Amino acid sequence: MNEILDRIALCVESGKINKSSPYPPNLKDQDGADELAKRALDEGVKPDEILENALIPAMARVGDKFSKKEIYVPQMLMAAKAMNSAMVHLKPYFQSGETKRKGKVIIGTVSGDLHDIGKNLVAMMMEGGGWEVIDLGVDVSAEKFLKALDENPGAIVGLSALLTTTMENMKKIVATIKEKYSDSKILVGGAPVTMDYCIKIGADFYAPDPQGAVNYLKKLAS
Ligand code: B1M
Repeated sequence: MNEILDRIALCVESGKINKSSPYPPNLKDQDGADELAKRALDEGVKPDEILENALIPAMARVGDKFSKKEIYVPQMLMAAKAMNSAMVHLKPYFQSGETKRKGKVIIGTVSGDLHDIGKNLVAMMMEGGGWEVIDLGVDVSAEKFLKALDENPGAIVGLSALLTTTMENMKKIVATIKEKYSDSKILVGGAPVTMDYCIKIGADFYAPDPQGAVNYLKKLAS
């Protein structure tokens, strides 16, 4: 069993999505995360084991390498895609409640802002980390975040902003959420955002990258 989990982890870490994907060249014509995850489930490996012993550690290594600038956005996107192709097979088990998630995160790019590549990476890393992610997309207003919180009480909120102009909207969204849900936990991120800004606007945590976001969630859960 360890062998198939190691192979899934290798595929995720190196961005090997499926058999037909040509990247990376050294794994050409071999099964990717897609086929291997399906095969592991068919062979009776539990979805939790695939998540905990293959996908999570692989994505954690990807996140660490990205933080240390050993890999860049294209490799991280390929890894995220490979992880997603495995997650497709695992999702029905999580959705059926057979596998317990660690908690819920509501994530979105703040109003006025259409950048979503970084937010999507963060969301995928969170899913890979065992969290249920409710992705509200881009240009998300304070009202939409509040509605999602009303429907998912206690969920952690993640806000992404890529523009200096929309950072101001992030501030307003944090204030609106905290006014109604003072106990809520709000994580903020995005290229122009800093820890100083996070403190200034009353958010709870700033993560510079997806791994930092997942580490924060891990800390909250423990
Ligand atoms: Co725009 N854009 N863009 N853009 N764009 C930037 C951000 C900019 C820095 C380019 C520049 O001028 N050098 C600049 C912002 C300047 C500023 O405000 N200081 C800019 C501008 C000005 C604009 C427009 C205004 C341009 C115009 O129309 N005149 C316009 C705004 C549209 C809008 O949002 N209303 C615009 C539009 C676009 C595109 C639509 C063309 C496209 C977005 C496509 C998409 O996202 N689907 C785009 C792109 C691609 C960029 C750049 C080139 C790349 C952004 C990106 O995806 N980076 C960007 C310049 C740059 O960054 N080099 C730029 C890769 C991504 C993985 O990184 O998003 O930072 P990032 O996410 C990181 C971290 O920040 C963190 O984790 C991720 C992975 O490490 N992170 C979080 C992100 N969210 C997080 C949340 C967390 C935790 C961590 O917790 C919840």
